[in-house]
Amino acid sequence: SFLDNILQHETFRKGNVTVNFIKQNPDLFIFKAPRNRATKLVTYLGDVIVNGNPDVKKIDPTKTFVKPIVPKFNPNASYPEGTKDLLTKLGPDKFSQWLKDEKKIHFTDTTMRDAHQSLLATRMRTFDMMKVAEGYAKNNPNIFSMEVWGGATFDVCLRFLQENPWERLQLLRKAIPNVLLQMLIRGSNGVGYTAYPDNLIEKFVEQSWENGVDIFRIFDSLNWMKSIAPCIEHVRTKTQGLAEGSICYTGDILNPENKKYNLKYYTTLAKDIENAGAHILAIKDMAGLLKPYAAFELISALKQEINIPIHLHTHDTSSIQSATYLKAIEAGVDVVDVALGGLSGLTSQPNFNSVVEMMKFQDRESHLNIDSLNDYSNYWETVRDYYYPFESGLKSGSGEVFKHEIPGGQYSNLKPQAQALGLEDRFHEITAMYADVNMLFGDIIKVTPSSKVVGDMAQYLVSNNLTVQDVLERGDTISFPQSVVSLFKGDLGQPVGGFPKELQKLILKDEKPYTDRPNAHMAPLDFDAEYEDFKKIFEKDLSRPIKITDFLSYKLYPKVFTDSYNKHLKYDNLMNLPTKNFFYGMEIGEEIIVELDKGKTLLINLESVGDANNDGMVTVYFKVNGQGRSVQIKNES
Ligand code: 3PY
Ligand code: ZN
Repeated sequence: SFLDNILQHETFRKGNVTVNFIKQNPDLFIFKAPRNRATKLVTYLGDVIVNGNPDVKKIDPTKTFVKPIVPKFNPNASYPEGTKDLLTKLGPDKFSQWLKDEKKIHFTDTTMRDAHQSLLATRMRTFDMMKVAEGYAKNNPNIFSMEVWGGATFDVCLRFLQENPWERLQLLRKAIPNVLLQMLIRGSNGVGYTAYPDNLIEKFVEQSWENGVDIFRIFDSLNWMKSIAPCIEHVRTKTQGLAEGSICYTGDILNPENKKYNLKYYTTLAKDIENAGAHILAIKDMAGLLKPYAAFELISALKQEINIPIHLHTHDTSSIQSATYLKAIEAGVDVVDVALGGLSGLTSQPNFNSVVEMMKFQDRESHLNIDSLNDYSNYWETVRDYYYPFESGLKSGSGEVFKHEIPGGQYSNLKPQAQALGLEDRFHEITAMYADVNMLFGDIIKVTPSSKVVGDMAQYLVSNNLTVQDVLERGDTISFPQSVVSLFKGDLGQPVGGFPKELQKLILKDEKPYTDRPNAHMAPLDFDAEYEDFKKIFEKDLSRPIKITDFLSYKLYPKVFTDSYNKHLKYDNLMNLPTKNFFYGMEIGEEIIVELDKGKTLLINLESVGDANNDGMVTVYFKVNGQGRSVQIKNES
């Protein structure tokens, strides 16, 4: 602004200011940043108008959108106290005790993380979250926690949404200061698909806390304590947040033939997690396999065996998982994960609104504001429509999930993936093969990233017309997908009961597997030196200062971060662009308002789009705050 320009002016800072200061210094009137930003923004819009958003593969030209209704709230009212205030007051250990002593059933709202990860390929933008974040926290302060970060959201932000995941977290924290915010972290794999040096994960946990995470749901994709325990320790030593250690549930404890993943297996693992220092135990039923009566047995047994509260997570792929919640609540579970109606069901979590109704007039009722929850459900239902290209196409619940055991998020991705491979008509062959590959691998826990390996192998076998029998008979002649080799080498840790030895030899050929922690094979990061080098490369021209969190993004996803950095140089921050325009550009005559920063808005009007000239360049004409502005865009088609 003008004032900033004055304050930052060299003459002004030296104190040599006379009455003619403003007259003598015309550079005070050059507002570089905003002008620059406007140009970058219309360059982005021009790109999408001419070439489409590369992430949107199919467009329905007849599609119309309804404007979402943001439920009313008072921006001037203070926030009612919630669980975050209680955590601050009690500290994590006493908080854990408080939760255990609570009688009513508590709810975690997964709408802003797992729900859209599992239904819309993780594409939900910060823009749509921020419209309701403050109001939701003010209108519904009695929710236990909101899962808003981690899992796949981290890399999708950078890869496809042109957003900084850390900025999303900071904004949500600011808008939701009263309710606990929760993230999902994959143990030693962080928010990635492979193991990282321990001190990188430690720093990541510390920074996640600093930027707003309160509850860390920690799991390992093979249920390996050697990956879970260090992460619990990071939370305990580097934060005042809550470490929620998870058991990933697979199989069926009620099946007498199930010798591996039986009740004893889970209660032992739960005890190990408690002994490792977790404040809460999560049962992470990523595929929605925990049936109602099994839930009753499991929760009842765990209540006997451990002294920390229990938090249950499931996916409604089969469509019977609200019955599981009912039995779990009867058995004394402390918290359940639900998603607001408009983003619930199928591969997402059970319906928040309906589960609250289910508990009405019962002993463990939570007395939430159901009318408000319904308003927010309607908001998300309308917003969801803007993301239609990312819908999976699944239409109904599927009992087949108990056979193939595919996690919710992966199941909804598998259909578009099969399509992309030209295997659309063989979708059920792939899901059946997934089950076969799981047994071939020795019946492993399947959740990110181990589930991805099973999926890669299943698709590989189906597309090459191979069977599991072929692998066993002539595996020495097959060159397996890299992720499969890596799993069998030990890069994701050790599965329950070890790898099948014969198969491991067929897959690894001459490579030697290892059985200690993958992290033991990694040099710790030299933070000071590497961060300095990083700054030298990336501090050039980003219109915001480089931070340690950028360095962490880079260390987790070097290429994805670099690509996103370069796009930021070209387009700047696109977070405040309305979702319709981010994905689909603008129509001629359309007028939009984009808030660059608080109080700094751009009124953008698309006037016309020219024809491509001989060099394939198209001129797109806008009006920005009433002034004509055109950009030249290369037509890529
Ligand atoms: C993730 O790791 O992203 C998951 O949601 C696993 O269930
Ligand atoms: Zn999940």
